[in-house]
Amino acid sequence: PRSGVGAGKGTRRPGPCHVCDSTDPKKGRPPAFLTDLNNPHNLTCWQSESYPQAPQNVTLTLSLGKKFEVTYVSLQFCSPRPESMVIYKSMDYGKAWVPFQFYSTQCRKMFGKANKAPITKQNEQEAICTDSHTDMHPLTGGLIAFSTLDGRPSAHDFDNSPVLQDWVTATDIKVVFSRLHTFGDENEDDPELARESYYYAVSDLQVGGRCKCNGHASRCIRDRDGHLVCDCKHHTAGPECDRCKPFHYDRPWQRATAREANECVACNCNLHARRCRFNMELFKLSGRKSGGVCLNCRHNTAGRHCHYCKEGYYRDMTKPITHRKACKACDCHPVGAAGKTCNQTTGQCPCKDGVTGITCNRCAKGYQQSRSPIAPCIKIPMVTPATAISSTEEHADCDSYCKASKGKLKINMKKYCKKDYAVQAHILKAEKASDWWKFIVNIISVYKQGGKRIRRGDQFLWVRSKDIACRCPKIKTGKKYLILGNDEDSPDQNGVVANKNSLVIQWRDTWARRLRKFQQREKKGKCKKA
Ligand SMILES: [Ca+2]
Repeated sequence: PRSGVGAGKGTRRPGPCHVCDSTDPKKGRPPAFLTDLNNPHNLTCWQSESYPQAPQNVTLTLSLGKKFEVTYVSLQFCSPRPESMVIYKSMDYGKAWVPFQFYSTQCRKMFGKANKAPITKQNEQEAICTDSHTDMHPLTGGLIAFSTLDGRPSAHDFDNSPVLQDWVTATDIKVVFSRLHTFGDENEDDPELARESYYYAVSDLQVGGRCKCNGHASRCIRDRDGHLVCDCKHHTAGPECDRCKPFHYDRPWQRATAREANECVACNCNLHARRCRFNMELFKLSGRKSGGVCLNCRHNTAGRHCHYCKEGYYRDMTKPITHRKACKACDCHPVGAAGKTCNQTTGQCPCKDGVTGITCNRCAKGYQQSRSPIAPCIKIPMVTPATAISSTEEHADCDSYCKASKGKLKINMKKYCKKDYAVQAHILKAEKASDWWKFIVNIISVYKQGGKRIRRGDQFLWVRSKDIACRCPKIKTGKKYLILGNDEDSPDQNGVVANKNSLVIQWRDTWARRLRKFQQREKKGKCKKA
């Protein structure tokens, strides 16, 4: 731009003018001259165009690159100081600007503000206007210095004044020169020459302050992208240490003060979670001590602090709660247990009647295994072995009902073929079940089976009470029998049924061979002929 050279030296009309030339270091007046280190013997000045008139203000902007707490802004002039000017600040990198300070010989006229209005506790965050530092003299070397906290009541208690903490915070500083001082000759006979000599020229712009780190850093550093950031301590994070770093959400973030570091505190998750969140309600309930809630507790733990075992698991007290295997699976028996959730501390599963063991995997004393998944263990009846069961139950017309034992004590191929099954069974226990007798028998051998599968081992033999009463068949506990019978549904759909037509004969060892023979003959198709 066209402009005068240097600053006037106390004279009204400075020396000869020439044109600035940014390509020639000797003739340039670049912005860098504002922030270089001034040498008193060789002052460098930035200079505006000549006679800038409103609304064309002259603006100087300094971007700080991050939030700073600004303590002062000062300008040293090569020209006379402006008649009116404003210092602005931005807290959002230049999107919005708010005034920091107004300067004018006519505060009311220029900015609608009273001159040197007092600052009270109620308006500490307001910019004031002053006519100090606005005198035309000195014509060069004049100074404007703005101290951000000067005259503000809470300045002595800055740590506890969020208003002032906010007031001094800035990412950018902007200085706007609004009106020139003139001698009034710019409208006289030779206005062109007069106007040439009026401009703003500044030798130095200083902004004093500290990196805003909310008390959680002692220095600012460049991050990987070259941005200025706080070197955060106290488990804080963010460019201004303005939040807690991940997993440190046990209490709310707070600015550090001279007395208190107010560091962020890690959530207590007993090493079972990597993430947590803050809950204000819990924080208040804890007496403002702890508000962290762990998220996604691992290793089968649960709870706010992953401090107990989740459903289906129990605490292994031999290991500390922080151990990866602090919680063990209940492993409740699918049949013996009434549920899958065990006692948190003992691991005891809820057992069905007659079932015992931590996982409900065996029958209690006085109970024995059954085949029913609903009642896997049944009470052992109080029947003494080898006692005739039918003795007390006489049936009036047994003779017409069945012919007890007669002709049923022998076996042959024909009888074998007529029956669906043939087994050797040891009668263990007997129990009355309404219209039935339920015997617990041990099936020793299976020689023949029909449509219903018969397994060896303990199971039920069902016989109608009426049949037992007439002694057809006659069964005693503790004895072994050869039983030949037909397939029939039992009351519980399990086990074997015998009735008055079945052959139930006390076992003799010689029969084993005979029955094997019958078995072989049957395989050859002998039964079909019969
Ligand atoms: Ca300079």
